[in-house]
Amino acid sequence: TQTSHKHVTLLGAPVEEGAESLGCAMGPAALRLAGIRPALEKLGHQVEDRGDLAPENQDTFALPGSARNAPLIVGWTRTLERAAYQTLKDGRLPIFLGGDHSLAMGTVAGAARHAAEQGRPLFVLWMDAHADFNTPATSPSGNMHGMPVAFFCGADGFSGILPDDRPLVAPEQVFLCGIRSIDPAERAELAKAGVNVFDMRFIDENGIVAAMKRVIETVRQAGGLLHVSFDTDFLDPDIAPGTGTTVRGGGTYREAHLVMEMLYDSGLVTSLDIVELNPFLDDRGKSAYLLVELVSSLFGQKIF
Ligand code: B3U
Ligand code: MN
Ligand code: MN
Repeated sequence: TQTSHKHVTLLGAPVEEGAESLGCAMGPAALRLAGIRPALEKLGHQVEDRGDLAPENQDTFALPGSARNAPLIVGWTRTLERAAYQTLKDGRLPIFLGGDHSLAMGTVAGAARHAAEQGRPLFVLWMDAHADFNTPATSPSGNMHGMPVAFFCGADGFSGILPDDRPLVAPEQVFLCGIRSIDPAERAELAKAGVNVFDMRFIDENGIVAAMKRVIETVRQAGGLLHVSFDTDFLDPDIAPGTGTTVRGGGTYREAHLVMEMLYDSGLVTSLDIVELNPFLDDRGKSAYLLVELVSSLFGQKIF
């Protein structure tokens, strides 16, 4: 069944200043070297690579509280918001090659603007060891890769980054999956907001299929669009060591492929981030190659 060939746009977002340790800026290059483009072309998709984007200059921007490198991250957010919006408006499926996870402040915001224009709800599937629900007021590290979900759910502390009337994502339309590390203040805010959380306990007890079925059914019934934001540290560190904040007990090889296959079959995914690959910490391209394999499964690679 090859009726669903996509027009895919690759966009490199070599941002690394949202993370504690540097190296994610090499992520886009590593994903290209691991063959992301030919992998998609082999599956019949039409692929354009727009190369690496550059952040808007926002040197004078200030954010109160603890938010390291905020001016630079805000510059990236504005660039990526426009890139995501425009690519989707052109009828294409953007894949953002990260880059640390702060890039999703922009990509999700752009996807939300596009969805609002279409009159359709945007859902976000966040595959991650972390909830990324800190704010400049709660963050223990000040690292902005720990904040994007709070940002696009409309938490306080981010005003002025995008116009105040920007479309936000309702917390009930966000699904966190694979979570196994949350900070105390972050946990309280997350519970208050009402984000859907499939933590590792849920996955252990019910299986990843149960989580994915709920996500897919919810999006389908709402007639929604689905943005998938895939943090390398969702995966178990044994299979994906090339990322800065590994947490043991992560998604297995089989679980990760199954998630991607189910998402492909659903036909619901309209935009994608691949983030937090740090090639400097990787083991001979192991994590980069695995991420490309997973993207293949998400775009129709079949066992049989
Ligand atoms: N929650 C911690 C750690 C963290 C979040 N995201 C990553 N690490 N990659 C923080 O700094 O906000
Ligand atoms: Mn993350
Ligand atoms: Mn993470």
